[in-house]
Amino acid sequence: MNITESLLYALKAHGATRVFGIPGDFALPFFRIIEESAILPLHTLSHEPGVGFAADAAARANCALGVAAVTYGAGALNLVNAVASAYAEKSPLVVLSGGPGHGEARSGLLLHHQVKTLDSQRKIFEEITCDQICLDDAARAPADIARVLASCRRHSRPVYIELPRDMVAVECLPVPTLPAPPRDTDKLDACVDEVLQRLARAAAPVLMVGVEVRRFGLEDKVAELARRLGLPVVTTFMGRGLLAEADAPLMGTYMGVAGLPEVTQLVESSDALLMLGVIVCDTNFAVSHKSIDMRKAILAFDAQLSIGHHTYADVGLADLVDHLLQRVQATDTHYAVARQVFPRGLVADGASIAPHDIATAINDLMATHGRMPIASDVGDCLFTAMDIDHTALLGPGYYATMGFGVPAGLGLQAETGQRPLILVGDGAFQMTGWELGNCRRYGWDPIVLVFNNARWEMLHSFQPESTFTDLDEWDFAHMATGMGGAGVRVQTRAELHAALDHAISTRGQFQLIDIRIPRGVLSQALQRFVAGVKRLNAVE
Ligand code: TPW
Ligand code: MG
Repeated sequence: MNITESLLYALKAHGATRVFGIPGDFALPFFRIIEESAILPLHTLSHEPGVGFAADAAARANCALGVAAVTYGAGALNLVNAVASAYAEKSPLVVLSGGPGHGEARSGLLLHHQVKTLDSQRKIFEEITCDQICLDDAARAPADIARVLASCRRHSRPVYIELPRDMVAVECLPVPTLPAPPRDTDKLDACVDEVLQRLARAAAPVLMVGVEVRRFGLEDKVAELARRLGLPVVTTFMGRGLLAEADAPLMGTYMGVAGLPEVTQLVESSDALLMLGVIVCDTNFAVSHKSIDMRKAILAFDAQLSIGHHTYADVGLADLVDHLLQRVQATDTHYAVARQVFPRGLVADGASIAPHDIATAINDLMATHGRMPIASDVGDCLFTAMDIDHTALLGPGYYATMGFGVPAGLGLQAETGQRPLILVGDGAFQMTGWELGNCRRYGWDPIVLVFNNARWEMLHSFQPESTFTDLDEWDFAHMATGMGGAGVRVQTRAELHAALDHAISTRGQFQLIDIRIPRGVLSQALQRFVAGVKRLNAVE
């Protein structure tokens, strides 16, 4: 077995199912081994940001490692933003980069793709990954790979693996399986005691779930815990889509002033807010008049449990949830959840289309044809998704990078085999929409809804006096044909209804619906968000 094969088997053992990539000369040798060994299938895309987002989405969908393979320099550095996004949003993405061989590194010449020093790339990735390794020693490689992949899973953050091009075919032992780190059951008992005491004393406890719950594959367990504790459950904005399939007392999504008032009220008046796997960030929390009193909150995140003023270190979320489940019996006190009512029954008339109509149409569609997983970009489409009935959702709700939606939808379909809905703004489509051109080769057929308002509308709503946020009207429907899909432009609610009906019943080709939305027409959630942020800024 050679180093590359050993690495691929280890990735597979950690749940990776495929590799997304773009080769270059530093990467050709290891791409050859990926293809010829057939240990994991390889999907090449068009631009490295797409590779990163697709691999990240595969990781998110599968709760296991995603793999992005690129060449040294121009390839790897094109991946930086996608990896940063995965780092911030806790996705276990493995970056495999080709690198210069030993002899080349000492030639004294500058190599093409070299930036400052041969190490510049690794240093850049140090900042956006939780562990790094250059596989320049075949004897050490198995232990190094084992460590790096274990870090990736444990922290649920990206890692960086560099493969010098003269090392890829060197003989190497298989990667050992590392034993699970021991559990400190005394500490877990102490944590659980304290959490349960706090909840028992509280008048209005609430459970808030965040992305780590999904990253560590804990949705069913957390839903069971919520049922046993009889707690109302909310997700964060970033965690939207969590527990969609579970039978949990799910109230909705907490978004401060941008959210539904009853959810905001529930969370902000709670005297014991139990936050499991929640990224405590401004988009989730700062858009509020009354910030959450962290002294009354219990936060489990990043292998730490903070209760009021003190913190337990090295408490993994999975261990904590398991221990809680061992200790909590089913309760009789069930929380009567006022479930969010989602808009239904699109009026298919000649009126122009608002984002709210798109949510309504999607709810109608899913009620008839079953739920579909969604990949969304940032922009008003992500806010519109808050009006769509609970379903699996991948979106950049925290780091908020544009360009995620389309490639994430491809990663989602590759990984789950389910046909996804992709929600994307015209501005974001201009960035990475072209990856749709790869659907035909791989048999992917997402339904792509372009929220086309000929503007960076979200930016415009914060600074309406500027004109640079206006975009041209691009004819995305025509472009779809050229990329191997089918496209249609819709301007009225009747046309939207008909186009969705056609799209859902047509398989085998991606179906793009270019939805013309008049400039300035926002979803209700984005309206609340913009108004809330402006009010808060005015007070400061
Ligand atoms: C990679 C900044 C946040 S929202 C937005 C920009 C430019 C406008 C999005 O326009 P789009 O959607 O897609 O047409 P909509 O509904 O607002 O009209 N570059 C990156 N990421 C971000 N977040 C920005 C810039 C931004
Ligand atoms: Mg737009």
